Amino acid sequence: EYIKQGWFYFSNHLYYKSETKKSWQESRQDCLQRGADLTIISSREEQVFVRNFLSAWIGLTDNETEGIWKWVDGTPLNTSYWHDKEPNNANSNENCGEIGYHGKLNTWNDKPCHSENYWICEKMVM
Ligand code: 2F8
Ligand code: CA
Repeated sequence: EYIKQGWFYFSNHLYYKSETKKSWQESRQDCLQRGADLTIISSREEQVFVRNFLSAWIGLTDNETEGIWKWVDGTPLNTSYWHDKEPNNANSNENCGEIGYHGKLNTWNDKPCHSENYWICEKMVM
């Protein structure tokens, strides 16, 4: 089966890990230009797969309403993998989600959307 260069296959989806760092919004733009979006983590298995690429922006934000976290496709957060004491909205300025921080596996953190991070795009296999 065909896999585009730089993309990793998992369970009917392709994942792309960036090699540079950008803000959350610019990262999302990059994904959209690739016919994808920031990754949405919707199962334990996917969480375990995606954590291979950390740390990186994922498609999670509470930009619309503080404290109400949503995926970029508009779906609310069901199962979450926040690190202990996260999301903490440090300095009232953390509205974007990343997977992995401080070298910790398998956890999410909220951080300032304008800060630069690697990012993970996801798209369905046609
Ligand atoms: O200790 C958790 C805390 O660590 C950092 O702030 C000191 C993170 N900030 C950035 O990554 C910019 C916080 O998001 C995190 O909650
Ligand atoms: Ca935080």
